[in-house]
Amino acid sequence: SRRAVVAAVDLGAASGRVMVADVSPDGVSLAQAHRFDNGPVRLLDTLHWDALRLYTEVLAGLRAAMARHPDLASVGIDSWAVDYGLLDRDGALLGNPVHYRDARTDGVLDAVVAKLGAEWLYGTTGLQLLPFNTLFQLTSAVDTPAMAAAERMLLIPDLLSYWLTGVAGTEVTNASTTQLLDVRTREWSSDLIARAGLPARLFGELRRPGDSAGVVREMGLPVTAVGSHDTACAVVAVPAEGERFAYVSCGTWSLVGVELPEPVLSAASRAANFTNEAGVDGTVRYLRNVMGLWVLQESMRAWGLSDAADVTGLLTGAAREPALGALVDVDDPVFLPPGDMPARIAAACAASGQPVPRSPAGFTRCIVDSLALAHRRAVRQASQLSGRDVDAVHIVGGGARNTLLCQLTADACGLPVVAGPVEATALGNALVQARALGVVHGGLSDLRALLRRGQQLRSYRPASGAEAAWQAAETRVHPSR
Ligand code: LRH
Repeated sequence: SRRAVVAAVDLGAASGRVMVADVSPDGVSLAQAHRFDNGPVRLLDTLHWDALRLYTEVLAGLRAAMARHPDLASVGIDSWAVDYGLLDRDGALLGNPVHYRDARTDGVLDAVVAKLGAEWLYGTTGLQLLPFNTLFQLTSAVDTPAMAAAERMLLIPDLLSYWLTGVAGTEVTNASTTQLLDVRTREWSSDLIARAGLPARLFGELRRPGDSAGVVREMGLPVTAVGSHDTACAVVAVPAEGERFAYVSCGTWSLVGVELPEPVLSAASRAANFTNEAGVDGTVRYLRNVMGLWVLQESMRAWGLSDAADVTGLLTGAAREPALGALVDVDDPVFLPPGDMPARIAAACAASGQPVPRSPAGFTRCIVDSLALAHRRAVRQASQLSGRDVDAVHIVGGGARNTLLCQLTADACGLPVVAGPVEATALGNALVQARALGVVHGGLSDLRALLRRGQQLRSYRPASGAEAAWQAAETRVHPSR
């Protein structure tokens, strides 16, 4: 058939959406069926996700999509990475999934690295060390009653898919973020699982993007495995021509890197904490996690601000503040947990002898400048460590709307920035489904060519003569480099 209407469920840490995409060889059009907020729920000392509410919202979105498009052919589900639910032998959920920003993993990374060795871990998994990788979350929970009863671990999109269909599966792009896959074979590393002391029974057979993943029981709608890791979908929808591009998938996190055919496992790559995550079509997403708009979102929460108008107001104010005043290393783990973000930024500025911002606009400028600087550093390192030349930086996701961040990223990188699409993740999700349905054909470059028809992209030229100031800024924040 020449056309298909598919639903893309995309769950982010701050919000979820059910989108409907009409895909044909002439292009994709996207409409929102349902959108809802997401966030942590603290129960006593532990931060959770409200998994049943997410399920309810997804179902509500699918019902709305079906009502408007009775010809809906398929649905694909993606979400943020690393988090999971444990199921017992009857398939019942053993406790609410824990949020990756929870403190239960404090110190676990160091203990596991001391036991297994950082070189061996990197050589086996190719993954960056982040305290919340599933490996560390599972290790922190290894002696719990839930773990004793657990028969299966399902990552968030697979858990929702299981509840919709009754079929349990594990999709590989998201599985690659657990730090439990072998980077070469893209199968579970039974060696690592054994050495980490985790029960092998938790890790089920893997499915690939495009595989069939059951049928939504309530409405007879087929589920197609996509890149169930949101970043894998977002990278599919980077509207680049050729391969000489870097991307910033910019939302709660900025995922900054390049797309490669093979992993980079060098000592320098490990030292720079770059990751080799599994992309669609066997590609490698060679990138680093940059703390992202989380720093601004969490500051806004402290200021009692939340909506789009508030963001616009802050950014307008920030644009009038002096450039490259106070700068922080946004990737400092001190900024990872929820809590008073402006206080942490102020403390970091004071500790490094810089003026402490005095207004929300001042803090916002500090955050956006610091984020642009982190983008520069990650883009350059990705290019150097992989040997991939980069001619342009693509910013996709919600951050593509942030004109100040886009311009400063262009200036900082000394490269043109192409911003958009904002809904890259949903578009990548939909394209993988449409290809599995036989509506569109080819590899990622074909899907990207199709996507470029009709997307509103915005280009930013780097300001000339900006390099010296950004170079100096980098030396200030990272004196050792
Ligand atoms: C972005 C993302 C990212 C992960 C993080 C936990 O939403 O999936 O790729 O590192 O969430």
